[in-house]
Amino acid sequence: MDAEQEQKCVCLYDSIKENMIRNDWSREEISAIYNKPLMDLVFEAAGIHRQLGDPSEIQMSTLLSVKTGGCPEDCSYCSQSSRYETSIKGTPLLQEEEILQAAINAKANGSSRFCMGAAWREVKDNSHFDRIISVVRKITDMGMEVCCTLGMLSEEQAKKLKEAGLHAYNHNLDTSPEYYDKIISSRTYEDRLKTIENVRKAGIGLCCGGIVGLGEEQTDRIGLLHTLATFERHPESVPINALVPVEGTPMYNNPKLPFWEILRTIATARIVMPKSQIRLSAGRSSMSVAEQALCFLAGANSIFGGEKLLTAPNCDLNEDKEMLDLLGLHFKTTDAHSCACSCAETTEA
Ligand code: SAM
Ligand code: DTB
Ligand code: SF4
Repeated sequence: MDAEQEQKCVCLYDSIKENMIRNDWSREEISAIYNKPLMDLVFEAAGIHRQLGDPSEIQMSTLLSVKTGGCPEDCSYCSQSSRYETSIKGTPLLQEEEILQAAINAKANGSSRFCMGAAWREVKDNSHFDRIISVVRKITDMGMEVCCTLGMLSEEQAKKLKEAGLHAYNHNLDTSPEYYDKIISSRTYEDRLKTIENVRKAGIGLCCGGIVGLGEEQTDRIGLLHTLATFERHPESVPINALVPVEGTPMYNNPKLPFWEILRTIATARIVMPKSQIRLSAGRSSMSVAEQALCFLAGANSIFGGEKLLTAPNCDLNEDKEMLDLLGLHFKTTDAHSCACSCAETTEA
């Protein structure tokens, strides 16, 4: 950003940045927040949420698995890894028309964002990537925000996606740096950080979070939040996934994480990353309305809508609409945000 642009910037992010957005958190500080008495923690998170955003708005994204299964990685939670025998049937990359139709349906159902996931280790420079580029351009032209999660990405590939109009790239760190190699051995935390850097360099919004319920310790959840909250610029959105246990994967028999740990993770994320969108992601369908309400109170302000995540079932859209009505919440229609600084490209990924 040049000096002139900086002066013109009127966005909330930059004006509050000095006071409220910190990226020098210590693990001890985050741990102290996480371990507060639960009602104090939720109250503090709710206060920050109310100060910085419209707490009645919930952003909805729709997911589409554009290439399912057969992934060479060994992520021990994933239904799509070729290392495990799961019930997921692999499919090749969908045709352009199928993807565009799914985006049209998602928009008609109230989604402001369309997120395409591919079970790839990394993006390769071939006709499949060309197809992704083409649909990113067309769906962006439909007025939707487009997000992709395609695995590892080079700087050049990130630039191409940016040129096609990509709004955000999802690349999760999943857990703490220490616990990571207990979950995945086929790539490293450093590999993930490198892609995140490439996404940032290209000026694409960053969607980066993790999974709870992987058998990690509380300190690992704190470690994940610490990594995210000490990025030079916080991810614009932070998906918090609760493990969806998939038969055939090593994590299938993990004990279910108590809901209160998920709530603590969300509330702590809201406090340490006040302006990021906190997305209550996988695992929502096994939560009650009361539990989801507590998550929204504690600062979650985004969900995945629609009957399917990538391969796992999600929530019924009509039931979600009823829930929002009941709670006095509503879906956010657009994320249009126009100021001259770089946040115009990256706010609310
Ligand atoms: N292959 C790409 C990658 O790994 O980056 C993109 C797709 S991958 C399925 C997207 C994210 O979904 C993963 O990083 C993980 O955080 C989340 N995820 C996958 N399986 C899950 C499960 N069973 N439960 C909860 N989250 C899951
Ligand atoms: C994210 O953090 N969660 C979404 C999205 N990013 C791509 C994926 C959740 C996957 C849940 C398991 C499944 O559907 O296979
Ligand atoms: Fe592949 Fe992504 Fe699943 Fe890992 S999480 S096995 S990289 S699809």
